[in-house]
Amino acid sequence: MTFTDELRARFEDAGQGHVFAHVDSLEPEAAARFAAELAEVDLELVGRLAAVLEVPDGAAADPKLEPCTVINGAEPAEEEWIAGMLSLAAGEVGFVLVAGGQGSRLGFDGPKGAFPVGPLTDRTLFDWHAGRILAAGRRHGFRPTWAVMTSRTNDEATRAFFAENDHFGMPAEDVWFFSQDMLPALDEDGRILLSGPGELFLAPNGHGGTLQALSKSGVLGRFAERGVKTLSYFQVDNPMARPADPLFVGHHVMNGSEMSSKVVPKRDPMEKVGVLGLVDGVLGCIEYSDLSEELRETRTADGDLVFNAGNIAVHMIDCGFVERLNAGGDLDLPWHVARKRISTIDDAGAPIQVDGVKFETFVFDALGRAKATVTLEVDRAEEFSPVKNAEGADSPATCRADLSRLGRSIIGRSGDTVEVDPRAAETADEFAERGLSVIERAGGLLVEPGA
Ligand code: UD2
Repeated sequence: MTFTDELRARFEDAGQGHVFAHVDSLEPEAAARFAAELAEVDLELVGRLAAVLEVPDGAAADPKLEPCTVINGAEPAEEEWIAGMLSLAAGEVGFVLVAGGQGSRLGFDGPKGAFPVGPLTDRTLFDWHAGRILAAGRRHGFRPTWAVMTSRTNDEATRAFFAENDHFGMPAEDVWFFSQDMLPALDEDGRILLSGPGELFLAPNGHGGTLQALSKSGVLGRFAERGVKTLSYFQVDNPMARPADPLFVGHHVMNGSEMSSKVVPKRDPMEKVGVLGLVDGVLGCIEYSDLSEELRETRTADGDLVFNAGNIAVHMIDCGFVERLNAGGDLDLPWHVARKRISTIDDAGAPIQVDGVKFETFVFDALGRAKATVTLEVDRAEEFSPVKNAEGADSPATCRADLSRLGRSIIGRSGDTVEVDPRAAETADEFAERGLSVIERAGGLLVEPGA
């Protein structure tokens, strides 16, 4: 029997028996698939998520918000540079890209990393990241390992895209894929929502899920076997992220930090990035919407915003710290709720839309658990231009323009559209040192490795 008495009893005892309402209409194959899906649901966790909904919004007391200490990355720090280069050269840094999100704001059908953002070529987000990692291996003389986090919604397509593109020049055995968990969305009464008669409505559990998935998937252990001690964490949407920055690695290592973050000064008070700051004395990320207009606009005597440490979601995270976070078998990061219209079915099985809730944990909530942290300010023009929206700010158009501007500063020319393959050079100094040439291509200037 597909839906065993034991399975039914578990859901009924948890007040979720309605998930079986339509199973009589299912073909045997669909029924087996649904039973397997249900068997995987952690009902104890679902109970805890439902309890989160019972706490009214705004019930918590207003936390005290203060800016955090930020190290200026433009200050000379030779010792840190050397420490970072030595750590990279020793192969102690492993790379973790988070690409499990759904990219719905961009309206792109496919893994977000397959989105083309080369100012001249169709170079995709994944290619930019791979290029930077490969170049780091060449520059510092080590064999990089890259773990890409997917979710069930895009895992297969992501692996296929990497295979089609020959892993962007990386040896296939050095690129690992692992998936984050999915969680059922609930209605406002805490009932599990179905997306069809034999299907749960599932959503990825947030980028905090990376910390759990690294451990559960065995990837953390495989990194340890390769001698990796610290993970360089970055997001798929920002092709300017520098995953192997010796300065950042050096500050992290020399400060004995367990989790470090890069920030950029906010473009303006209204920019929709979270800011790193102290929440009741504990380091965390204050989301744009949680900062009152008054705090958002407050400036120092120098005219800088007081809450200015814009989180670009680039972190160094110690493997030992990830292990410790997972030690109890439960990550225990706070749950954030996202209220959305969700396509589900009514009691008769007809499609309807209802107000529902998705649950996520956020990686930056782990900052407060770290014994030591570093927050390093870097130059936005060199390191941050995410693709988030189809149009306007943080869109493909702004990202291409920023990549081209960076390319022009690397090759020291003005005016043209420029694309510098990250495998070739990341800075003007490296471009000059390597004696690379510039070729005219497709109405612009291109720099390729070995050219
Ligand atoms: C995030 C931060 C924001 C700022 C900004 C910088 C949050 C809530 N906000 O905004 O403070 O730092 O980034 O760019 O994080 N992802 C997964 N699995 C998931 C959810 C997301 O892998 O379950 C990945 C996703 O593929 C992407 C990244 O996490 O690479 C960011 O996710 P997002 O687009 O939801 O975050 P965003 O842009 O709201």
